Amino acid sequence: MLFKMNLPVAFVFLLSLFACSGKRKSESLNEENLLPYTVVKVFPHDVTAFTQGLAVDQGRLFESTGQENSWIAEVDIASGTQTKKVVLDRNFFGEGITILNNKVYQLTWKNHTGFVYDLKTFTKIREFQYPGEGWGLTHNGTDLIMSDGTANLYFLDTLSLKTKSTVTVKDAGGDVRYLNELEFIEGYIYANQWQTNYILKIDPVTGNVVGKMDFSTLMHKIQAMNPEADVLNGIAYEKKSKTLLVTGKRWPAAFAVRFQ
Ligand SMILES: [Ca+2]
Repeated sequence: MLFKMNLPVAFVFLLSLFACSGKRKSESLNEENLLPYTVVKVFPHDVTAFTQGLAVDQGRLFESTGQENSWIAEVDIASGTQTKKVVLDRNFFGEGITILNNKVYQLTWKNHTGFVYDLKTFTKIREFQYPGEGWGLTHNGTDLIMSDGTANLYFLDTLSLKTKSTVTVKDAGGDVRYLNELEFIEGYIYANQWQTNYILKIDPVTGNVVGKMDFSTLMHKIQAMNPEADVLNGIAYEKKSKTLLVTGKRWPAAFAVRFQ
């Protein structure tokens, strides 16, 4: 039905479907640190994309995917279509990406190997190694910040691409495992926790979780639209508009949300 509508009508329709906020109470959630947000726009997203990483650089959106024929691409936000694209060698399962100093950094899952590409040409210019699995990737303007599915976040020097320091993420219940896709936003690290609908706000110095965004309501609606949809796994922040773009594996939509 959506495909027969013109795009603006489809967006209004989608927006009405998703016009909700993170205020809705979730059973196991402490209300005190629940961060409210508002969905301000809904964009189409490639329903075949097994999203593993999402990043914005100077208003341009980049996505990485996993599974067979993993790819990284620049994505047209309005249409959800990929423009510039690199398909990985079939031995590699793509994971998080981030963009810093005109380079795209990408992790792979179990190959202990990361790639560095020239942002303009998408030419691979370097490979680097790390000991554990590769999950999420972001940066704080100086260092890369990486997750590996544990409760640890690793700060990597961009020259040596080695770990400079590690912080363990914890909340009132102890260590918080399964940290996945990352985004650094105004001094805090935001991480989605694998197999939950939460994006956690983390103090990068102490590792303490200081807030949570609950995307359960969006997840339920996404799964109603596409039963094949998997977990939330894309978080990108556009500084100028202070907008967070959120999507997931095989999600038919991406959501622009603003903190309240
Ligand atoms: Ca990200």
